[in-house]
Amino acid sequence: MSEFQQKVHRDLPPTTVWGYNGTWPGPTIEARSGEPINVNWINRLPPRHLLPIDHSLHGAESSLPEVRTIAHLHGACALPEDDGYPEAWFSAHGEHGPKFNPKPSAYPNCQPATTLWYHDHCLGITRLNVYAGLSGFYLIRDAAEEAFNLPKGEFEIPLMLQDRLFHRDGSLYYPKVVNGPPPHSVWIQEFYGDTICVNGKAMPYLEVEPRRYRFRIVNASNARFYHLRLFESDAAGKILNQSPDVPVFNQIGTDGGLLPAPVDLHFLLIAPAERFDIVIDFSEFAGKSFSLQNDAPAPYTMGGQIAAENVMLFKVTKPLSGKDMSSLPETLVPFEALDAASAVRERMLLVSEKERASDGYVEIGLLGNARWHEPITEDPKAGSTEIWSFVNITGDVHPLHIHLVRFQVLNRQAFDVQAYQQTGKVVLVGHPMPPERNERPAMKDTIKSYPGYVTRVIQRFDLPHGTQAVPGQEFLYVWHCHILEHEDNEMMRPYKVIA
Ligand SMILES: [Cu+2]
Repeated sequence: MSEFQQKVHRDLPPTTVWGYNGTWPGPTIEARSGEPINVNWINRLPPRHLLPIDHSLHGAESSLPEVRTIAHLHGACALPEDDGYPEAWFSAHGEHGPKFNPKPSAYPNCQPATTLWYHDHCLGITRLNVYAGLSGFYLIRDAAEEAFNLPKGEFEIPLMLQDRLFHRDGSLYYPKVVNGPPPHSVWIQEFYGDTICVNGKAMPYLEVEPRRYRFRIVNASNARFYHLRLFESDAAGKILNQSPDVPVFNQIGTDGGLLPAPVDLHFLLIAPAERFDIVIDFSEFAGKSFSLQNDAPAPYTMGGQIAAENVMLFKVTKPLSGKDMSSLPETLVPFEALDAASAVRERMLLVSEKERASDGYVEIGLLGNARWHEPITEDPKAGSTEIWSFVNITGDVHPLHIHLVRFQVLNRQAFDVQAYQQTGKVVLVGHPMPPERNERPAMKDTIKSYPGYVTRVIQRFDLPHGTQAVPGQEFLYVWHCHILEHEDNEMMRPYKVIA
């Protein structure tokens, strides 16, 4: 991890960013399922942070070194000491947090082919470290995936979406609250930028051949949701018409790996940290251009902040370099549904915010109505199956992520929020709604928890393959909201798996 300058746009002076191995995003790591690898994360960042720290947030006290990092491999099944626990941070000069592990991180890769991503996870400053540039792709491959004739090589392209604000001199801008009230006079509730960067380039274009491409998309933005559609445009990206005659998105995979069958979509709705593995067939569109446009309100779904529209441009202008031998299979990998009846318990987990009484300003977010430092309340047995039901009484959608596991969405069901606020009881309304077509059957690690709904996920808390554990041994992980401003301000909780 180091600080360097990167050219983000033709018309912008170079931007000082942070990255891994001198690039933002960091290098794409490719691993094979069943073959462990170690990654040695080395901090060579300067002593001063690029962005404004709020020392009143938990874990960001002014007594600590300003620049601290800890990499987390999002979606990986790894032991706690290799998982990038938020208190396992370390500085460039040998200072470190209480959970620090001096050894390289061991990633067992004991999971099927999928799109993972790594990013910083340091307590209290994750939003700033990721915003500065600390994120990258990590792909796991396996024989099942390779048996399909999917587009590969130069026709398989990871796309990391991140919104940013830039000063005229090219430097990154991350706002702080002006004359903010105590206790948080710097922290902002959510960050929204007016410029979408894809793989560290502002509103880029990609020249493609008239053939199939596979795109591995991650929303690595701090808070922004994307609702993406393709529109036919001119070569400069100006939208020509709203014609439905545009390439469709064939979604083949999600957070946890390939779907049982491709799902054809005309839009993609991507919450922070979710991954969409898609195939787009440009073969019928030679000579045309398509603008990838976002129209998701920010915050999602209530709006009120900048809605950045231009994501990137596809220009089908490259000549065909050879016959497209790839195909889109009708079926992919089998889906093993977890039966709700196999769950040993259902946990009702409150997703809430604390507002200041005087003006309703949101001061913190909470999960399970508890702060980060309060005793652990979620303690599943290793190998057991549980249903976690997220009861969202806030006005926003929160993308919730559980470390270690891949879960399945069961359903969403409305509840009476007013009744909850008066009595503390969850009064369900109507029938459960089935998940979206691309949410089930699928393996997920991040799920949209909608306001006024109970969102139910089911998962088995398996430790990494071959873990030697004595009965009663505890394995410490976290679950949290992936809006990074929320995560940094109490919307994260430790949990433990008990052998
Ligand atoms: Cu949140």
